[in-house]
Amino acid sequence: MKQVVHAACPHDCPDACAVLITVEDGRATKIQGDPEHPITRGFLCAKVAKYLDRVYSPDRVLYPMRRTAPKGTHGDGAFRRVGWDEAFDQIVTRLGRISAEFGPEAILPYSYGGNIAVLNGASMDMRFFHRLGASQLHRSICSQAGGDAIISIYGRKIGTEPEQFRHSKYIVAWAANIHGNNVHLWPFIEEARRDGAKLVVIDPYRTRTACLADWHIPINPGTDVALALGLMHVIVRDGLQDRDYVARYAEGFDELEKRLPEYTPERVAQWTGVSREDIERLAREYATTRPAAIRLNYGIQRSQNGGAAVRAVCMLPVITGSWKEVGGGLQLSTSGGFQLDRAAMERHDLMLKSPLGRPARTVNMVQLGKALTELDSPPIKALVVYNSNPGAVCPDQNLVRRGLKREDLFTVVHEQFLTDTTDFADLVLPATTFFEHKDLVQAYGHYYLQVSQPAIEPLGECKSNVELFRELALRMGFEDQCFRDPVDTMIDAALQSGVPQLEGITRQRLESDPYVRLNLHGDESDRPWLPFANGFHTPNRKARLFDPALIAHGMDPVASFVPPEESRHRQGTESFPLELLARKADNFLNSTFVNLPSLQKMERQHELEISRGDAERRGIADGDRVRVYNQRGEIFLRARVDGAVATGVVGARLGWAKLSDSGLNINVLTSDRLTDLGGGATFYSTLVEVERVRETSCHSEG
Ligand SMILES: Nc1nc2c(c(=O)[nH]1)N[C@H]1C(S)=C(S)[C@@H](COP(=O)(O)OP(=O)(O)OC[C@H]3O[C@@H](n4cnc5c(=O)[nH]c(N)nc54)[C@H](O)[C@@H]3O)O[C@H]1N2
Ligand SMILES: Nc1nc2c(c(=O)[nH]1)N[C@H]1C(S)=C(S)[C@@H](COP(=O)(O)OP(=O)(O)OC[C@H]3O[C@@H](n4cnc5c(=O)[nH]c(N)nc54)[C@H](O)[C@@H]3O)O[C@H]1N2
Ligand code: SF4
Ligand SMILES: [Mo]
Repeated sequence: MKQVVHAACPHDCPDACAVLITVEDGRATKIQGDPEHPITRGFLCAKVAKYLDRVYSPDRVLYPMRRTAPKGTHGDGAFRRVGWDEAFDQIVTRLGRISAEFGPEAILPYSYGGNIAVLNGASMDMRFFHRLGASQLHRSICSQAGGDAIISIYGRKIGTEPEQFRHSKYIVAWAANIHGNNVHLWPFIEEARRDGAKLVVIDPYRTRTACLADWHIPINPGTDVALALGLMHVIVRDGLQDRDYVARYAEGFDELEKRLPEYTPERVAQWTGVSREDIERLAREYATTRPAAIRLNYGIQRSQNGGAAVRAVCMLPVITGSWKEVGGGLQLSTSGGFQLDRAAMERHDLMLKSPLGRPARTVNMVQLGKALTELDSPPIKALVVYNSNPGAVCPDQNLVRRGLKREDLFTVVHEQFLTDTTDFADLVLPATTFFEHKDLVQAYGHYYLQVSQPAIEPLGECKSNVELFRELALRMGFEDQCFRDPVDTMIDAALQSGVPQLEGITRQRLESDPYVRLNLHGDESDRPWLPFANGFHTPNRKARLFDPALIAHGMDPVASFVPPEESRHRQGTESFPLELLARKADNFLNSTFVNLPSLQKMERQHELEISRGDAERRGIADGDRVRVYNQRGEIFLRARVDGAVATGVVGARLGWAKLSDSGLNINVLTSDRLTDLGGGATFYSTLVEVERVRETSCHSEG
C-alpha cells in the first residue's frame, strides 16, 4: 500500500513548509516539498530534505530511560531502559514530593523551538504546568526583544507578505541570512532581481546571502541603531520623507527629528564602520528607489540594544511611506497575523486552581544557569525539558552545566535524541517527530495555515508532547475536562478565536485544502493586502515613533544608540578585543540536526572565522588550532582565515557541545545579559580574545 500524506514542517523556521510524505506499508519512503504550496514551491531545505535519516536514525530515543551513571556523562551504560509506567510513577512521585515540600514553583518547565506547531509547541504542556502551579518560563531566548520592539512601534507583529517581495525594486536584507535561514523567500527575491531589483545585505558576516547580493555592507555588530538613525538623518535632511504619510500615520516625528542631528554620517561611520559615502548612498537609494522592502531578521536583536535597533529600522518604511506600496514595507515576522486562540490552548486560568491559587512566578529562560544555581524561595528542584536543548543553546554554558549537574535536581528530558541536555537527565522520555503525530501549523514568514497529518505510527514507545502531558495530568489526578480534549477538538478550539482573518477556516477545510491563506483583504482597488497602508494597529492608528512606555525600561522613547556593554565601543573591554558572532549553522537548525552524519558533511564545524589582520597579529595561520576565551570560559577551534568577517570580528557556529573536542560549544563564551527590551538573549554582544595553541607532532586533538 502506497499513499502520500500531507504534513507541515514544525521546526523553528519562518517558512513552515508544506511537505508530502510517501508511505509504503507503514514506512515513510520519500519526503518532498509540496509543489502546490505558494511559498514552499516544491523544494525543502537541505535539513528536512534528508528527514528520513532523522526519523529512522539508529540514534533515535525510542523508549523511556533512567540514568545509571553520574550526571554529565554519556555513552554506553549511562541509561537503563524502563517502562512508561515506571517513568510516570517516578515523575508523579518526585513532582508531588517537591511540590509538597518546596511549593510547586520549585518545578520549572523548559521548552522552546524544537516543535513550534500550535499543539506540540504550547498547549497541553502549558495546561499541565499551569494546573500544577509550576514556575512560568519567560520564553525569551529568540525573538522577544524584536517582538516587543515591533509591537511598540506598529502595534502588531505583522509585515510584508513574502510573495510581494517579487514586486520590490530595492531589497534590504538587514541582519537576515535569507539563503541560510529563510530560503523560501529567496525565489521571490530572485524574481524581483530578474526585473531589475537591487539586493543589499547589512550583516557583519559575509553570509551566503551576502555573497549573492549586489551590495554587502559589513557593519560593526550592535551598531544598527546608529546606522538606521544615520539613514533617517540623510533622508530628512534631504527632504526625502513622505510628509503626507507621516502626518497621517505617525506620532512623535518631531521627537525623532530632535534626535537626528546627532547622527551625522561622519559620526555614524565611526560607530558602524560603514563609510560616510555609503551611508549617504544607502539612504538616498532606499528612499528613492520604489518600492523598497526590508527583510529584517532576528540577528539584529541578539544584541544588547536589540530592541532599540529593531525600532529604529522599523521607522524607515514609516518615514518614507513605503508601507503604501505593493512590494514595499518590512517583514520581521508574520506570526501576529494568525491570532489563534492561544488562551484556549494554554489555559492560564488553571494557575488559580493550582495549590498556589495565583499566577506563578516567571523565570527567564536565558538565565537558566542563574536560576539553577542562585534562585531561592523556592529553589528549582525539578526541571522538565522538552522542545529544547539548553545544554547547547543557552548562554553562559559553564553556569548552566553547573546547575544541571546538581544531584538534588530532578531533571526529565523529553527528546528524540540523546543531546547535550539528556547528558544531565535523570529520566529521558522518547518523543515523536512530526511524521508521527497530527498538528496545526502557522508560520512566521508567511500567512498560510496548515493541518499536518501523521504519516506513520509513533516509532518504539514515542509519545508526542500533547500525549505526554495529557497522561501526566491524568496520573496527577487533574480532573479538568481540558486534559481529555482530543487533538481534533484542540485544533477546532485554536481556530475559534473569532477574528475576521480566520472566518471560515475550519479544521475540515484545512484537512481537504493542503494550505489556506488567512483572510487578509486588500483595499477597494483590488491591490494585494498591505498591512499598514491605512494606519497601524495602535489605538490611534499611528506608528509610535515616540513610545512613552519605553521610559519604564530605561530606554529612549524614540531610539538612540547605546553601545552594548560587551562591545569595542566601550572602554575597559580591551582585554577581550574581538566581537564574537556566535552564529547559527546553515545546515543545522540551532542544535537540531547537528548529530546527523548526512548533514555534518555539508557543514563547516569547529572553526573560528577570523580576518587576516587579526590572525597575523596573533601569529595565527589558516588551519591553526586556537583557543577562544573570555571571562566566562574557553573553547578550542580551528582558525579559518577566509574573509567572512572584518577586522575586529570573529565568527563561530552553534553545534553540540559533546561533539566538539572541548566538550563545550560557543555558548560557553556568550553571556546571560539581557536585551534592552523583552528580556531577550544577547548572543551577538560577546567579546573574546583568541590565541594560537602550539601543537606538537604527537599531540592529538583534545
Ligand atoms: N539553517 C538554519 N535556519 C534557521 C535556523 C538555523 O539555526 N539554521 N534557526 C531558525 C531560528 S530559531 C531563527 S530565530 C531564525 C533566525 O534567523 P536570523 O534572524 O536570520 O538569524 P541569525 O542567523 O541569528 O542572524 C541573521 C544574521 O544577523 C547577523 N548579525 C549578527 N549581529 C548583527 C548585528 O549587530 N547587525 C547586523 N546587521 N547583523 C547582525 C548574523 O551575522 C546573521 O548572518 O532562523 C531560523 N532558521
Ligand atoms: N550561540 C547561539 N545560541 C543560540 C542561538 C544562536 O544564534 N547562537 N540561537 C538561539 C535561538 S534563536 C533559539 S530559537 C534557540 C533554540 O533553542 P532550542 O529551542 O532549544 O532549539 P534546538 O537547539 O533546535 O533544540 C530543540 C530540541 O527539541 C527536540 N525536539 C524536536 N521536536 C520535538 C518534539 O516534538 N518534542 C520534543 N519533546 N522534543 C522535540 C530536538 O530534538 C532538539 O534537541 O537557541 C538559541 N541559542
Ligand atoms: S526547516 Fe524551514 S525551510 Fe526547512 S523544511 Fe522546515 S520550514 Fe522548510
Ligand atoms: Mo530562534
